[in-house]
Amino acid sequence: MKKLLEDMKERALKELDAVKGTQELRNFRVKLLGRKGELKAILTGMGRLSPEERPLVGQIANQVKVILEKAIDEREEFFRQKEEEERLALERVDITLPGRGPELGGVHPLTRVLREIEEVFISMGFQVAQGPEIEMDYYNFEALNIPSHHPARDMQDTFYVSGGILLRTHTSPVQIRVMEKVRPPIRVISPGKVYRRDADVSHTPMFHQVEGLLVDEITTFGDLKGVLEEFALRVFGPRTLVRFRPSYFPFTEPSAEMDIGCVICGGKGCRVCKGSGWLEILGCGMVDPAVFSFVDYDSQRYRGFAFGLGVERITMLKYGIDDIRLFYENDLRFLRQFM
Ligand code: 2NL
Repeated sequence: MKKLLEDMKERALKELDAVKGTQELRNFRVKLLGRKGELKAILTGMGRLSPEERPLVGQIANQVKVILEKAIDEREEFFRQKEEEERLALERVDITLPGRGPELGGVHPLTRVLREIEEVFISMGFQVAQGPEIEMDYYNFEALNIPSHHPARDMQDTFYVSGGILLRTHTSPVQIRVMEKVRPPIRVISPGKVYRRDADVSHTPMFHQVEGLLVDEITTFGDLKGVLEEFALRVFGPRTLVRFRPSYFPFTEPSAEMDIGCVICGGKGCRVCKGSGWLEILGCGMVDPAVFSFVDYDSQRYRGFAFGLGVERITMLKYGIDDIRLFYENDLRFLRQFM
């Protein structure tokens, strides 16, 4: 009996060395010391011993039990530490790594150029006016002396919402609304989104326009030229060449287009200026008396000049961008170049 216990102890201690983890150790403990374990099985045999032998064997059995329990406890503590170390190594965070800095945003090139244009006119005494993008036929066309058979009113160019309602095709209606409200002298610009049914490398269905209007008692074509030349020099640099060509708009008479010397080739002629050395940057003219009569201004007393320019076009020329769609794709490689 005593031998049986000693053998069992030796064998158990050897087996314990081979146990590889906490779960296996738990099973091992039950198998050895549990209610139906090996030690219990041996002790059941104690019934056959003489009363003298019993205390001694009981004592040995208890010693074996204490030794094995201690050995298993030590082993368990060893595994617990080892497994904790493994877990910590796995979860380790290198706090010496520098963090990811916040990504800096930038102002969109169109916004930058729009702000720059606004600043130039504000410095010359113009006020900024805004109005609805969904507009009435009357303000977008009628009051601008664009009759119903005019090509600009064609279904091809205009997004119609419903009878008499449309998406504005220019920001002139804002200026008509200003003239309805206040009497001259007036100096306003109206920047904003406009809509036309068009899409290719130089046209998007929505784009940005700045229109301007000055009305006073003594206003000449010379005033128009002075203000718009100043604008060109401030936006494209002091050495920019400027010229005016006669043109036609239903809402101005006389009408003109302003060109600047090509900023790409310096006037020698290139692909962008189509060999002419000049780039068209805006349309302008003296306000047609017919427009004044729509807003009840006395055209004998008042004169005015007006102009309209495309912000996308100005931005493309200023930075040598050849495809208008780049402004709307939000490709960071494109946008980062303007930061
Ligand atoms: C262009 C041409 C232009 C105007 C816009 C205007 C506004 C009022 C009265 C008279 Cl309220 N005229 N605006 C005048 C001439 C030209 O724009 O090519 N824009 C991109």
